[in-house]
Amino acid sequence: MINVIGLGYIGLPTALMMATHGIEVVGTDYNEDLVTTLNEGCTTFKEDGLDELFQDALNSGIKFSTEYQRTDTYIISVPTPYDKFSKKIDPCYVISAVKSVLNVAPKGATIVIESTVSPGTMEKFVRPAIEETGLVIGKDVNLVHAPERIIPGNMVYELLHNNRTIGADSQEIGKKIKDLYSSFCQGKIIVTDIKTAEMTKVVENTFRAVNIAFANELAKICRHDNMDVYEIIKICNMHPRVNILQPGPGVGGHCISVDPWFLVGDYPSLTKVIKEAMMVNDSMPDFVLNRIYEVAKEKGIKIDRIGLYGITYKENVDDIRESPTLQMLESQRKHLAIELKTYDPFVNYSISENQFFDFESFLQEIDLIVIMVKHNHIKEKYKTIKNKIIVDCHNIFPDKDVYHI
Ligand code: SAJ
Repeated sequence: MINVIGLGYIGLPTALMMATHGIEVVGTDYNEDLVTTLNEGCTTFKEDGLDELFQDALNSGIKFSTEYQRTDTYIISVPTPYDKFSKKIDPCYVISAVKSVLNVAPKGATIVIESTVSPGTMEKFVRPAIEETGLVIGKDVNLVHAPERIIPGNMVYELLHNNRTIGADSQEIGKKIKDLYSSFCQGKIIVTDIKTAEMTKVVENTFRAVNIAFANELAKICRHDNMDVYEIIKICNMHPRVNILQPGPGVGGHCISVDPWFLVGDYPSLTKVIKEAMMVNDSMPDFVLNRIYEVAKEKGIKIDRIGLYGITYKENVDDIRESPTLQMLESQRKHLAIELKTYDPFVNYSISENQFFDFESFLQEIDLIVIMVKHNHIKEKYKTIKNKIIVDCHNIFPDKDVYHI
């Protein structure tokens, strides 16, 4: 039996996937409400294919509990927040989950940590937390780091098809966990050491962050001299060795906007490119805010007639963590400005002051709409907004008369 600890964005789909591939799974979370919701037969967030997977897993006998189980393999996927000032990771949830597991684990159990951690976290925090209980790693308990890699919006597909990395202290334990993931993962599974696994995960997200920053910087240069950044990127990308990403109103989510800071926090004098890139990405909500004011002024539109479409951190997900829209509203609050109106079809609870829950009412109250998130919903609604001034932050209406960032 596998006990998956932490039933959030990663733990839940992972537990479900294993359950639907012949493995006995108990999912544990200390959040009673969450466990109750799952036991009542409902999922806790929206994701393509998740509800179907959930039903299949229920039929396969998956169980959910607030209790840690006594078994030989644990998968921990709990959040790893970071300190906004020092930019260092806070491993408290990982440590606490490991300690709870140790209270019930039999001798020889393996603890797999899927949560993203900064390189060295296992060495500096997790191993000492285990050792202080008197247990010997490699004998009484085994430690593995198998960082998750799935992208919100396409998680179910990527769980099945992405390649994976397993970091272990020995080939034997690495192989055991590789076999476990092979039950459902059709990608290649590489076994390496723990520190390398930690580093690869953070480097992957840093690569993407730096490349998004490059696109964002190009957008700023092009705005300054009135050039079409999308046309330029399109042409450059026809070069066989160039593949520029897309500029946007900022970078959100709990991964790309966070993980690279772990490296900056740990290696401040060695991370010049990464730090600048992160600062470029972080500057985008303010850059777009200025752009909105510029367009509103040109068109004579009052601030209270401007609406931000999209609150989530990216398209077609309901996750709002570190979202560019929320970063923008936060910046407005700092300047004591009236908050812009907002609407998001994926957010049906109150998160900002002037938020609408009905698309039609939102449209009635605004003359300028800013496409902050390219949900499919808005792509299909061009007809309903074409009489508005549109600031399209994602170039989803390339042939229409709209403003860009
Ligand atoms: N974004 C841009 N321009 C782009 C691509 C993305 O501005 O060209 C923005 C998005 O709008 C969003 C942010 O970047 O605000 C991040 O979105 P994303 O789709 O690039 O990535 P995440 O954060 O949803 O998921 C990433 C993935 N990592 C990589 O692609 C290297 C995923 O595979 C990881 O599992 C996930 O982080 C994680 O959990 O670490």
